[in-house]
Amino acid sequence: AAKKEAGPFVPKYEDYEKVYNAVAKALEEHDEYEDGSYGPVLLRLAWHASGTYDAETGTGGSNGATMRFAPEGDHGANAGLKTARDFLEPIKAQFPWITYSDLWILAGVAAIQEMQGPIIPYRPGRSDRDMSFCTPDGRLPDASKEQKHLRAIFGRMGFNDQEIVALSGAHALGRCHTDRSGYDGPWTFSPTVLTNDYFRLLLDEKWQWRKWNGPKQYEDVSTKTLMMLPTDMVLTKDKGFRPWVEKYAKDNDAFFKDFSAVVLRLFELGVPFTVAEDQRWTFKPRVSST
Ligand code: DDH
Repeated sequence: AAKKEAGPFVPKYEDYEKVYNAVAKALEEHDEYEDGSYGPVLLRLAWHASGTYDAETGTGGSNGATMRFAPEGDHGANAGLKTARDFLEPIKAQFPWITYSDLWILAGVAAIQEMQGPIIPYRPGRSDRDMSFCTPDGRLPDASKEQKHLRAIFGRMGFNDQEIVALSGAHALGRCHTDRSGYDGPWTFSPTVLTNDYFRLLLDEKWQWRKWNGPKQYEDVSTKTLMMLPTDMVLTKDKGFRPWVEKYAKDNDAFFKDFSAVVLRLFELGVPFTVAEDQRWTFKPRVSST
């Protein structure tokens, strides 16, 4: 009788779920990181991998994981993201069948969910590409700029005003590091839990220019411990952006719903999926939200 041949390994939902759980577990275990959680920097990695997308030429985006290579990894905007890539190396070693590009995005999904954010549906299908696919510098936003720049950068990816504002709510998480971007400090009092506090603080606090030797940034007048970038403050000043800031400040559920939808799109930009849109998976968070 013919012996049944073992075909090539085709990973299934359960296999990706194992990777999700490994990222979630590593996030929980590595609380020695000075920021308390690797979650924010993992999300930033997934965003910077995706946010290079150019709709017109179809170049950039999370397919390829080209930030592994020097030209793109060394772009100023990507300073500090080696921390996130290195964090994921042991997981890549444990599950060698997953591509870096699928892993980085799955880690972004895990980061959001494990920081008590909304569920982000996911599908695999990204392949790793060589350094000839590195994107040119300058595709990610520059924090010193104004609305025209924001609309040019995010418009190039295909996002409108509402989506720009919803995406910016990610700044509830993490902080700026002087040795990475030059900016300094967190946006909110709970930088490892996703909430709509970024929008609430933008509207409720009084902000002034910080007097220091670093790049121009705002500080909150009352505690001087929080920060806003010039591009954050623009969201409250521009007529197209402000109504969305007001909406999300009032309504966390609306923020979560819109954030999930727009992050899903961001993470899928430029990826030639074979899995259909209605076949996306969701993974159960390990942490329970309170
Ligand atoms: Fe951001 N971001 N971001 N950001 N971002 C920084 C940190 C983090 C801008 C600039 C900076 C998004 C949009 C913008 C996160 C997520 C997202 C830092 C500080 C700068 C500067 C880096 C450092 O010093 O370590 C600008 C400008 C924009 C814009 O113009 C809209 C978006 C869309 C996201 C997203 O995830 C969807 C996260 C998380 C961090 C915190 C990282 C950390 O290590 O902590």
